[in-house]
Amino acid sequence: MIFYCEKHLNHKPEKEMDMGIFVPNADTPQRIEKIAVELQKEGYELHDINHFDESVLSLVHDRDYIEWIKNRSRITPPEQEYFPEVFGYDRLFDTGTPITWNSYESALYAVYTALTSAEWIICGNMFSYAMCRPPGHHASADMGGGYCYFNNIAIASKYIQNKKGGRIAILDLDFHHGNGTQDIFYNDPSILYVSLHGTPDIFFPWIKGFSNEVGEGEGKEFNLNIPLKPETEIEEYISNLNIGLDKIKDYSPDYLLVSLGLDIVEGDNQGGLNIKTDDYIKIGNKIKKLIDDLKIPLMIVQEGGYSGENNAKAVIKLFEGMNIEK
Ligand code: SP5
Ligand code: ZN
Repeated sequence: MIFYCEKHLNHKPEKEMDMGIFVPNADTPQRIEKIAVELQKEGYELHDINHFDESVLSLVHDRDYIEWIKNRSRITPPEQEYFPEVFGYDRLFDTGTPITWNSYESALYAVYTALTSAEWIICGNMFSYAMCRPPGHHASADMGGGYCYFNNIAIASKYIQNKKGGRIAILDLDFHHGNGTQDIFYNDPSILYVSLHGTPDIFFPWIKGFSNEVGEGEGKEFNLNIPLKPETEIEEYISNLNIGLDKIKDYSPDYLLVSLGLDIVEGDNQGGLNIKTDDYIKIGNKIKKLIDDLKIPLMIVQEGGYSGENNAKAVIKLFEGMNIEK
């Protein structure tokens, strides 16, 4: 089942600062809208989301941080955008994640979209796709960044465990390392985090995503980073994906959650790999085989991907590769 919420349309950051100058913000509503339109043309149905209590944010985020985002949204006049001025004081780690008057609400409904998807799989269904926007995987307990305010997939993971228990594997396929998700579960052996991403030597978020980050304390060995060279193509990508999937197979989780960033596609304006949209059939095949072998449900959460057109093509090919029914 595919879940979509139109509240993301109200979140329209106009600019971001890149290398000291303002450029158009890449997190456009169009990114998701194009996927929605094309999926429906293909015969897939989109489903509306359920509402939850705002307190679900506390499953992952610090109260101070939640209040700061909420208040910042409330006091920022329409037509204006708030950018962090003092790093370490403000709660945003980059200059790509401005706060507008309804960023809080849109981010909250992205969380509700992920939770509606989570509900669907814990009720005994085998597949859901949460069309979240804004994305989430760069947000940690007390810090936003990389277009992310609240960590949709991390909150969904906690929600699933609170309701049903069990162990979860998160496979992060976004071009960027999911520093937020990694941080949140770094000491937690009940959640395995596996990420393939452009090497942080060169690419955002720079601070995290190296292969020597393997988890800490009880969480040691339950974090696997697989950094990739610029312009990596599908063959090499798949051999690295196999390493990640083997790790997940050995872990034998009760649920597989995928952070689906489509910014690994060649030409993405935030990316740096050379994956073709047709290659998603192969990626889909691999994931499908894993969940069939393990007999576990799959939940996909949308993260990055900055060409609406390629996003739609990639998702359709991925679903084809996974044999998702319409
Ligand atoms: C969810 C997600 O994919 N967030 C990624 C945010 C990445 N922003 C990086 C900004 C700095 C790099 N600028 C390169 C732009 C070249 N056109
Ligand atoms: Zn990304």
